[in-house]
Amino acid sequence: MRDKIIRELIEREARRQQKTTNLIASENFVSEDVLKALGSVFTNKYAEGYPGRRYYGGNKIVDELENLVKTRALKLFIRRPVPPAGGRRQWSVNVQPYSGSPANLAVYFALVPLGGKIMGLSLDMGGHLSHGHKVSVTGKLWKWIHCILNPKTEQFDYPAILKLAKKEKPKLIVTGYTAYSRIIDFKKFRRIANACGALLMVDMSHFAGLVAGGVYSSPFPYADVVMTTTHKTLRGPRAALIFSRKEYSKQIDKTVFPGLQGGPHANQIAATAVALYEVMQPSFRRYAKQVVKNAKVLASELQKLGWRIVSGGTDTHLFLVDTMARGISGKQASEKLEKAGIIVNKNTIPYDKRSPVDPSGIRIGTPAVTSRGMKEKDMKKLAQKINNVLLK
Ligand code: DSN
Repeated sequence: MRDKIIRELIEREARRQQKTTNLIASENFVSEDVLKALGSVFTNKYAEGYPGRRYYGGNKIVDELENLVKTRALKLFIRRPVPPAGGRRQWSVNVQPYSGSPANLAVYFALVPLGGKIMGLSLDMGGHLSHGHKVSVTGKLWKWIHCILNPKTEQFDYPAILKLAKKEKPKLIVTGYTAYSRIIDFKKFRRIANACGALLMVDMSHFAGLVAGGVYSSPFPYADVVMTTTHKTLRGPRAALIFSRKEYSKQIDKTVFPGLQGGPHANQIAATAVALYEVMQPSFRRYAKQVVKNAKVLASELQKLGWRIVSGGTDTHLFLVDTMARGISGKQASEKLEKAGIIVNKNTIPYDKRSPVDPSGIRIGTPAVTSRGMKEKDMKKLAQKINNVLLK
């Protein structure tokens, strides 16, 4: 690379990634092949439109690429017939969203009139900015009803959510999270959606890789729309996919392009294709299983060392530690750990009384360390190290 400054920044970042222990639940390490596709000549191509319907010439190969990714994505996630009519053909997928937030915006825009009601989990309870936070455009354009977590169990309070949904009658219910360590009961959310006449959307960005790896229940039998980013547990490039039942897909496609986006990033789509190929290999199932095993061991070892884990543990790739229970704020904890080469993020815990800039906890996730080959015995050592650093 002739640009020495950027070359050096890339090298420094690579060294930083190699030398630190990455426990950020939403990050991962992609393969060389994913990087190659991302840095391929597909970056040179404009392809506004969809396969067979482009606004630029020279798109035969991009059409092939986009159709291939769609086939792979549908094959990967929709293995069994989906009720009521059954079959993969009942679902469609849009592979053009640049990332998760624009994908969520596209779904809301396609399905809910501006100002209409949407139900979701707020950011401070473990949701996402794009699930209606007041500083996000999603929070400004629609009226959000936020789901309730039981303050004791720190898990979804399904009867209370049902009651609220019946009262508020949202048009769309969004379920999914960035900081919730339990498996969502999609069947219950479907019943809640049916009881108030809402559509059900699942944002599986965090756990898509676990669904693909068979260690998290599939939302497809219950949802109308399922979206995911591709760079977390799926271990792909930064991008997103929107799966929808056929009756909603035309509207969603029109909203992604030309409604919200211009030309799709064909290099990103090529890298997604490579990631999906990798997820389809038997080794990925072993990876997904290990991610969850590692998170469970790390959480329980920390518990043994006296740390309070939100909701008492984890079924997934992540969990929250209530560091404030031992007098250490989330900011202090994440800074101390970073100095010791362990990278986490500070995070609010349910019903947090502190602010997101210095909340009561930290979020810990195992997808990246598992990609690096860590197993249960490493988690035990890591728990000890985290404990020592935090108590120093
Ligand atoms: N901000 C991401 C996370 O860390 O979970 C989600 O987009």
